[in-house]
Amino acid sequence: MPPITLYFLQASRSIRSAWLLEELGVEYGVKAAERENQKAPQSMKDEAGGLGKLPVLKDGETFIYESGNITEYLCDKYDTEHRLLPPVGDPKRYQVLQWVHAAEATYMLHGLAILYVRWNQKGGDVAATEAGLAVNVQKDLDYLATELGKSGGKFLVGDSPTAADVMMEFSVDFILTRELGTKEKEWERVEQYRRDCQKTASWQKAQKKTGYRL
Ligand SMILES: N[C@@H](CCC(=O)N[C@@H](CS)C(=O)NCC(=O)O)C(=O)O
Repeated sequence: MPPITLYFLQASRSIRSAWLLEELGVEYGVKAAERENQKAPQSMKDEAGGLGKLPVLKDGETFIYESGNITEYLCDKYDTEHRLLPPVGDPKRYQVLQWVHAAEATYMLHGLAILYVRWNQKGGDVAATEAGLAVNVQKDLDYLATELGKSGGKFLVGDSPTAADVMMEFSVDFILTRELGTKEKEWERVEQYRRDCQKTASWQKAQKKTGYRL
């Protein structure tokens, strides 16, 4: 078993860490689990620790939590040529990190707000709540389309994937696939971006190795 283990929950953000490990060419083992009643199995939560949320990375004896933090950790340790995350002080680093953070703190936040309404709002006008919340998601996708237009390549920062894409691909796929505030709307540039991410050899390898599906 290689020293790195990825605790991988199906239909989850765990694909981010698998994609990154493949991009970096780092060997890793996978402990994958299916969801049980939508949740991660208790045995996996107990073994991986932390908040009981996945992905979790174990490198040697160290556990790393939060997909964004796992991304920064893996880049700091294994991306010695700064292909995926430019070095400290380089302005491009902060362009990449903008998306690493936005993937969770903006895109997932706004998408999940809608999913949680669908799951939890018992009374009142669910459609009206969802329509109100959709404004945020739509602005987010407009901005993403504009920024992709300026990138000069297929990906967020140029023509090859960076840590920005590793984090953003799942957020985009999650929002578009579950139609979280996107019904009857289209963002062709964003759709193309999702296809380009998922067509990379590294994403395909990660998908195959983990059996990932959304
Ligand atoms: N901000 C965390 C979120 C982790 C998270 O919420 N993971 C979800 C799956 S995407 C999870 O483990 N859900 C299973 C559960 O709650 O039992 C990250 O980026 O890693």
